[in-house]
Amino acid sequence: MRNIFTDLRDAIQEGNSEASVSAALKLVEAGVSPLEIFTQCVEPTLVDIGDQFSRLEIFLPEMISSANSVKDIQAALLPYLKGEAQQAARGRIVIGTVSGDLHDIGKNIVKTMLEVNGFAVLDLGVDASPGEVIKAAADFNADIIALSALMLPSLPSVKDMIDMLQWMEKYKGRFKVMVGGGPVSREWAQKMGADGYGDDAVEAVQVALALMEDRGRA
Ligand code: B12
Repeated sequence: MRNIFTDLRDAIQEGNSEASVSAALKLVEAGVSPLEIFTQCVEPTLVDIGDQFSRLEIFLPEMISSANSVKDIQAALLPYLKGEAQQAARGRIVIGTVSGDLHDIGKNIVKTMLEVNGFAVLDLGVDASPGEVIKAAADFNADIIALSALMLPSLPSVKDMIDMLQWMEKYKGRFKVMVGGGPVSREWAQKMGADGYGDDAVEAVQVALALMEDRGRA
């Protein structure tokens, strides 16, 4: 990780919200883009924190403090991202983290990037059940359903929703489904019948644009 990110990384690691926000804002003032701050510092730091948690070097309270610092950074940087947003809606997307899963930091980054790139996004938050997602997608007249899953036990919920869309005649083929999150792989997503997979928020936008083109051709 580059030296310019050391203060921010240390502040997140310590779970110090005030220092995290201040370090992030200093980087923005120095001309570093919010996206770069996330991809080059915040995300790798969270991966480190997750690894430390797995090795029992830190425990849940520390992971929660770090996550809270990241949420405060997201809130502080949001206006800088939104400033770049485009006007015309390129498509309509319902996004949520799947049943039983409360992780939303990555989902929120994906949501913001989609909005910044011109999509109208309805955010269902966390712990969204397949039925809730499908109903919301129909009510919102969505083109795309975007699901985030961060834990292995969350994966069956992704599959359940894709299966439900197949079984329910009136929804069959109505929405494109894209998925992402730590335990989700491109191969798994394809095998489950998802239309798209994104490794990160930048790829999420590329995939959403490609899915909209597909819909246009269909
Ligand atoms: C922060 C965190 C928490 C926070 C969550 C705060 C929040 N509001 O999100 C707290 C402390 C609450 C938490 C709780 C728990 N956590 Co936790 N957590 C993490 C941690 C450290 C970081 C996750 C994160 O935010 N990453 C940063 C973001 C930016 O990355 P991301 O989510 O992957 O998103 C990117 C891409 O995946 C992609 N993406 C994401 N979603 C989508 C969607 C679409 C459509 C697309 C295209 C792309 C896409 O784009 C994003 C941006 O680039 C991870 C470690 C890790 N390696 O992931 C563990 C981790 C996910 N947690 C884990 C566990 C076990 C738990 C707990 C069960 C712990 C416990 N004993 O209670 C609970 C579960 C609570 C629940 N029911 O959900 C495990 C999961 C293990 C597994 N594989 O099943 C991990 C991997 C830690 C570990 N190594 O053990 N956690």
